[in-house]
Amino acid sequence: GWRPSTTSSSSSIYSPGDSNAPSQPFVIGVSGGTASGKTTVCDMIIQQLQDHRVVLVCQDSFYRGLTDDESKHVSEYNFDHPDAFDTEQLVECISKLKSGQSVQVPIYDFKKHQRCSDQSKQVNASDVIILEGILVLHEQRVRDMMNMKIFVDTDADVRLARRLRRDTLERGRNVQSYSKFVKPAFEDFILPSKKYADVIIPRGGENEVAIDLIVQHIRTKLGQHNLCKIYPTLNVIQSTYQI
Ligand code: UZR
Ligand code: MG
Repeated sequence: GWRPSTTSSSSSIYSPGDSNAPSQPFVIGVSGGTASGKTTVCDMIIQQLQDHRVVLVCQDSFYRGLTDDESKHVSEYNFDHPDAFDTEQLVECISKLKSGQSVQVPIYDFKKHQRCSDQSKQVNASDVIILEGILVLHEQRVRDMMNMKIFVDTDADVRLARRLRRDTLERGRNVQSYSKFVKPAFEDFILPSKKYADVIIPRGGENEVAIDLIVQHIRTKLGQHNLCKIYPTLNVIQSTYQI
């Protein structure tokens, strides 16, 4: 039961195993090659979970800005290598969200290959955290924070076609980088991380059955573990303190 804590204000008011203790948010990792439909899959999950608090964190936001020297040789820079991301900062961000704190997520400019240093996006703690990106399943520390790992598996030709269109229209990139960096990095780092996935979605966002099954699973988990209690409504807070 609950007792007022007089010794330390930072110690937990819950004893271990207390069923009233708030659970951690449900963290979902969504990986897959470039232009596989990761963002679409995440959007569909969020759409179907409108009665829960869901936040999306993109690994892209944690791209390191290029140094002056790297900027001079952009065509030599490998944006698809794990080192292109500040994984330390990503881990810190997800840990904070898991512990119920809100975070400031950097904003990355794909055309300038720089962070918008004067801006950031506040992400508030939630019941469900979706972490999306090409290499979110690559590092064990990141995987270990996830409750569910998804790999979006879309045909390489389909991805290339989409990628070429998007790259030229939205990201101001050229085609050469695809065969030089994007495809090799897919084979070296992204595809090998598929084995860590709990669920593999063929055809990405077109696969409504897979999305439905995933959403059902999340709903079951949210119900089972009382995850919604993390950010309790006033009623729940009161009943928690009445024990
Ligand atoms: P998604 N990327 C850029 O085009 N510009 C940048 O400044 C940073 C990254 C690309 C990157 C990668 N590759 O394949 C892709 N290149 O963004 C990942 N070249 O994003 O998962 O949305 O495709
Ligand atoms: Mg994307």
